[in-house]
Amino acid sequence: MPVIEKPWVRAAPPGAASLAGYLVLRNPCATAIEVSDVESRDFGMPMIHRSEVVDGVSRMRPAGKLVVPPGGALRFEPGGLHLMLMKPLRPLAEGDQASVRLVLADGRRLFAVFPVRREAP
Ligand SMILES: [Cu+2]
Repeated sequence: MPVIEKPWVRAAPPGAASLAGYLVLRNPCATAIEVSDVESRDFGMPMIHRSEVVDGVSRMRPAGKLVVPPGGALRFEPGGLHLMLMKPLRPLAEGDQASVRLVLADGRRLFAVFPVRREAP
């Protein structure tokens, strides 16, 4: 079964419209997996984004197709792939925990508790 490791959400000022989430998705299985979506009871509109620098300006766009090969890992980290957790449904401050799950293309869901932190664990 694929596993979510080192999940965390970056703390943001109260009232922020979105929070960013990071993790490592590890696939120990013999077949590739594809991440198709993200769900959360703590956010009204969670999405998966990728940051990239174009002409010196950092932009974000939907991540597109995300495949993790057998034995591989996919890193969601600052400056790259990230969970864009929009419309928080409750206040989330440092020390709180958010519930997030990744949806795989085969219908499986991977759940993890994401602690809210100021810095990467
Ligand atoms: Cu984003």
